[in-house]
Amino acid sequence: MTFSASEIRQEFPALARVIHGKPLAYLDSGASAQRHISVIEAVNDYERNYHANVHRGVHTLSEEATALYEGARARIVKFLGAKSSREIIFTRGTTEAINLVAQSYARPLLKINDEILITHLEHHANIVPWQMVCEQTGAKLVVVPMDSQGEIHLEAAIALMGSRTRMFACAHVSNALGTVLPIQKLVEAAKARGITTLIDGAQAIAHFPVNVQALGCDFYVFSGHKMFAPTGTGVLYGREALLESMPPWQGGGDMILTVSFTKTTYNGLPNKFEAGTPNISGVIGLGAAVDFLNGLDRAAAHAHETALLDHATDRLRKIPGLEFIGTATNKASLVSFLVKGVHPHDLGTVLNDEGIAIRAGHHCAMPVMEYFKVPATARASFAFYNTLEEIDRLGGAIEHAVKIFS
Ligand code: C6P
Repeated sequence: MTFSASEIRQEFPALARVIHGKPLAYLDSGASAQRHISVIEAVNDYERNYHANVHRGVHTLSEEATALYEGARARIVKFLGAKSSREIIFTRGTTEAINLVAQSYARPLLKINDEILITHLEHHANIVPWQMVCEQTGAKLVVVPMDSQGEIHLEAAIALMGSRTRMFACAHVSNALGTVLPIQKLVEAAKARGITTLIDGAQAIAHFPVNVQALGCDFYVFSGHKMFAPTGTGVLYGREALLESMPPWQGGGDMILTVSFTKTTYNGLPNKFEAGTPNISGVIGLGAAVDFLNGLDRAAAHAHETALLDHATDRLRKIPGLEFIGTATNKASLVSFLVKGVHPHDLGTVLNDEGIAIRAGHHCAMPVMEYFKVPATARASFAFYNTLEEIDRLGGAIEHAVKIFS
């Protein structure tokens, strides 16, 4: 297998767009990655030829749709190194997966003054569901501090893992800072203390292989749209024994075996957690994204992303008045920064005029912004389809913006 960014990007139709007369430089894959052609075609093929409801019909189309949908689940099992399809629940995304665990796993378990441990750099999706369950149960949210580089230290986390800690939930990679957390060690420390672990893999899954058994975590969650698959898809991996012990989250079709007005019995895993008609076409697209990633030399793709990150760091560092927010030693695929005299939103607008797409804002990580005492940052996030030339264009366009606003 060989890897070439300039070749692979031909397989992402949206990357051929011209914006304001300039070739699109899409540097916002952290928000949502572009769709690979095989994903678009798999969804198209399903919609044209196989659409029917799943798990319900005896007719050919329903059987075919079910086979495609369950085929995608089988792909995810292998992709994550899970033990069986009973451990893979399809959700609308990372957010829904965390809410499911908060409500179905944590809520029945938590007692007054129990603790849920998260870190300071979490996305709101890994803060608010825990706050909600704390309000419902009288449990407390405890936060592992972050240092000025945007790093989370194992010792700081261990210091807060006490006899009342029931759950440790943290990001694999920070979306606002790019920090890669020492997940393996954090999970080991939590496990050694009998604490259940959830890893938010939203910003990791597209960038490096994840093996949930090697990690040893109890739950691992991510969104399809950040790994080149459709929006409205996501995965909750959960250890079978835990998922088995959890009550259903939502009630409705497909999650039951029998219903009467006096008693309902629930379906087994994974259907117990997939009430209602699912996002069939999206999940089939997610399966196609897995095939695409499996066909890629992922080590080479990751090496290219590291080269992009290094080049961006070197190039942007040369811009007077530019300050990086998030300077962890181990970072993945994004740079977050401020430019003196230019508000991040204005910068985003000027860059858009140059055909360059970045994200400006708080990145749904307001506690991170509060820590660095900034309302927002500009963020350029990369995928393996980006090129060094695009980074050079970013550097030039920021310098242009500085001139406009000075
Ligand atoms: N971050 C970003 O631009 P959903 O919206 O459910 O697909 O993913 C939520 C989520 C959870 N955790 C992390 C670490 C994330 O990065 C995200 C989504 C996007 O950074 C949109 S705010």
